[in-house]
Amino acid sequence: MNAPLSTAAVRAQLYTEMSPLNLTPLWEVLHALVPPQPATPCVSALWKYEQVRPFLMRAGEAITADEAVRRVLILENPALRGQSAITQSLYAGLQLILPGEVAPSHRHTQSALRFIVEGTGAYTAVDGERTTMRPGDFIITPSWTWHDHGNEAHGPVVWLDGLDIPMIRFFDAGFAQNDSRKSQAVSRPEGTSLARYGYNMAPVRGNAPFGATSPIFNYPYERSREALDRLERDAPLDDWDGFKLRYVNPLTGGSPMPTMATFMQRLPPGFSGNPWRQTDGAVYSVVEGQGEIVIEHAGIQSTLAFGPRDHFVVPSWHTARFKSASGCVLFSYSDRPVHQALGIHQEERLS
Ligand code: 1HN
Repeated sequence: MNAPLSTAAVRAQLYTEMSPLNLTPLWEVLHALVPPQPATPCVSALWKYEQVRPFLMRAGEAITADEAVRRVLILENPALRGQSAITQSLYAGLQLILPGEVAPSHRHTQSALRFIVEGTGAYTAVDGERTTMRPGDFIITPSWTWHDHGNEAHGPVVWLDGLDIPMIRFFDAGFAQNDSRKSQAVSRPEGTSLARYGYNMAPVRGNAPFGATSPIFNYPYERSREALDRLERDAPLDDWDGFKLRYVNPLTGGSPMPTMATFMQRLPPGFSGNPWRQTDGAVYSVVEGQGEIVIEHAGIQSTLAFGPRDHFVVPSWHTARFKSASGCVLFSYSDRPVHQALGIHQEERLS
């Protein structure tokens, strides 16, 4: 007579024999599936511009914008290498366009934002209108709109691309097309969108031209900076964020894109903020000044010291706080609108 199998052996045999039918016992994975709090595989990370820039310029020598279609170095989360992702839902990259180059027209269902990091005078064209890029401008490419970029200025222009690529991939909902033309035809003078939608006014008739996406496609730095300046002078300081504003779709009051929220904040000199955590992982681009972000997760603390044009990522539910001795200005984006639409957004402000 065979000895009775141990409980463990009975289970192991059960799992082995069901596996060919693609069956898996939930009870072995349940805790990982519904963790007591977010358990992101992402880690925090910092990209110093002085280290990245030489590689961007080498890329400029190694491949043309035309050949590359988009000459971009992807900022990959160190824990998600090979996935073209900076968080589980978001993509980030630094794009270079040299004088005389054109990044050819195409469109895709992924939404994109551009945040201008270095250089003036390149343009991006969206749906028949061009806008000139200046450092600190926040520019939108709505889902499924034709877009091309060009540089008619004298120096290199670099910007941060933020896209919802991993999110669209998750939903298997991505489509893309190349245009028959390299540069799209311009059908409206530069500044028309801003005049129509950028002055707390809106056209009397007509629908939102880009559906759920903002009809303003360049939010100029000059104006964002002025708002922060005034708040710094006149408004109470927030102990977590300093002076922080979110960009809005003027037709809805919601985020500029359905999948991504964008923010700009000013930390005044001597700022030492309180810690917070939130479910939306966020990507930051440093516009002006220096500072530090102290990030704590699972008992491990790291301090990222940043300066102008550096980029960093704060993953979901990592506790973070800012310090800035000399003051700074930060742009950031996250997938918050999706969390909010699903009713799963959480934020804690700690002291
Ligand atoms: C894209 O279309 C751009 O238009 C930049 O500049 C980055 C990354 C993946 C897919 C499409 C652009 C991109 C992209």
